[in-house]
Amino acid sequence: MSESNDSLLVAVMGATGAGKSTFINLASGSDLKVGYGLESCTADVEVSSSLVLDGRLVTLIDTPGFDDTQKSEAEILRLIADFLAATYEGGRKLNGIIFVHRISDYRMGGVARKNFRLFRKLCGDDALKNVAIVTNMWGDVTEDVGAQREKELCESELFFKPALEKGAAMMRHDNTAESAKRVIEHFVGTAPEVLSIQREVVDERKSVAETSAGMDLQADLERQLSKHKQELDGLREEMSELLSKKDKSHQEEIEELTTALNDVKLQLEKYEQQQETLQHRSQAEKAAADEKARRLAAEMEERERSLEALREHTRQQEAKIDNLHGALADIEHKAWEQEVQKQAIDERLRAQEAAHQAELERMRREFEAKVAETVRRVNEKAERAPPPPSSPAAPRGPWDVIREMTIGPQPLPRRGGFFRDVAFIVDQLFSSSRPGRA
Ligand SMILES: Nc1nc2c(ncn2[C@@H]2O[C@H](COP(=O)(O)OP(=O)(O)OP(=O)(O)O)[C@@H](O)[C@H]2O)c(=O)[nH]1
Ligand SMILES: [Mg+2]
Repeated sequence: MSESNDSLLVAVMGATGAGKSTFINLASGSDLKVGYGLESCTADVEVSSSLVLDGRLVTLIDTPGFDDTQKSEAEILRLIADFLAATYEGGRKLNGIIFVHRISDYRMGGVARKNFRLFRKLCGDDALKNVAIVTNMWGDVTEDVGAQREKELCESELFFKPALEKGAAMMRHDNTAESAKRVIEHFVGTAPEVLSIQREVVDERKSVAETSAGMDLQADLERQLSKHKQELDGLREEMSELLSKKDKSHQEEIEELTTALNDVKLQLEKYEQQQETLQHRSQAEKAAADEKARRLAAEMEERERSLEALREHTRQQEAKIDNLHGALADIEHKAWEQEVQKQAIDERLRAQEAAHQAELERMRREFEAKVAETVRRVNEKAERAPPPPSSPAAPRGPWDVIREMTIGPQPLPRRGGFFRDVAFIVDQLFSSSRPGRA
């Protein structure tokens, strides 16, 4: 397994039915099995689907409660220890450890306290700064009652106060995905920490029974054993007394005692089995447990890898989309520039056109005025001039030929359309400029 610096690993622990799997499902969108009956639900360590929070990959680890209804505390401790050791051996440390506690619990009795004591032994004091005690099921109590219980849990030496004083945090969870994520965000930025049980099992090569959590559990088992042995001795004594009397009237009592004796024997056997679970493990059992823990750790890595690959793919797609957006923006900008240029050219052309029109109009008026003036002068001149003496026709020059070819030989009217006037004037001008024609 490779060190993955970018991803966070957070374990979720607590009593059975505390709401561990529900919390993980809310945070990660996983589909871990949630229990609705009285029996414990999560029987093994499980890993969630990875989620991304504040740009970091997060994987949550679900665990069974120590007070599991099917498995003994020793078995649960073993399961959790095996998994934590396998992940640590693979180079992974936990960034956070969540301990879920129901605020709706009326009491924090012996079992709950033992659960938390084992949890603390498993973590060790150094990892407490990475621990969050998360209270849930706030909807099942009034705000006042919940707040009062919370205060007591925080302030009592018997409950969470010692852990809080050593760096653990206390947080509320309101059974929503947002609140679950907020709890996990608490660990983004915290340095991962080695748990006590990881250091003991992996670095110090201790058996689970030799770890502080294991020893705590063993001491507890010893206490239970000696209590039950005393009970057993008392029952045996009572029974032999009754049997010695050989009194038929005590038959019922004897039967009751026999049943109680058997119960206590059964309990004793169970505790002995637990001790056996903690202390001894065949090579085959150890190999199988190690293999299982490694498989789970590998599964976790695989999930993280596939999510990372998905994130990379998404990043690439986003980069492509960004590029396309950029290219589109460039094209739009160019089109806009061209449109602005076109409008400016159109504007300039319109202005030039208007100026030309005005100039043409001015020239036309000026020309018309000149034409009118010339016509007037020519008319005057014609009226004043005596009829020309009959004289031999002037010899025809090349101009007369051109004029006749363009205007024709017929005499021009004095006034007519614009071009005829022009032609007339031109004709007059040429005829008057030629010698002998003035
Ligand atoms: N009201 C309420 N119910 C919750 C909350 N969290 C969990 N539950 C319920 O509590 C029950 C147990 O929840 P789980 O998530 O299975 O608890 P667990 O800690 O995983 O239990 P084990 O797997 O047996 O150790 C289920 O019925 C959940 O619906 C909560 O915040 N509020
Ligand atoms: Mg569960």
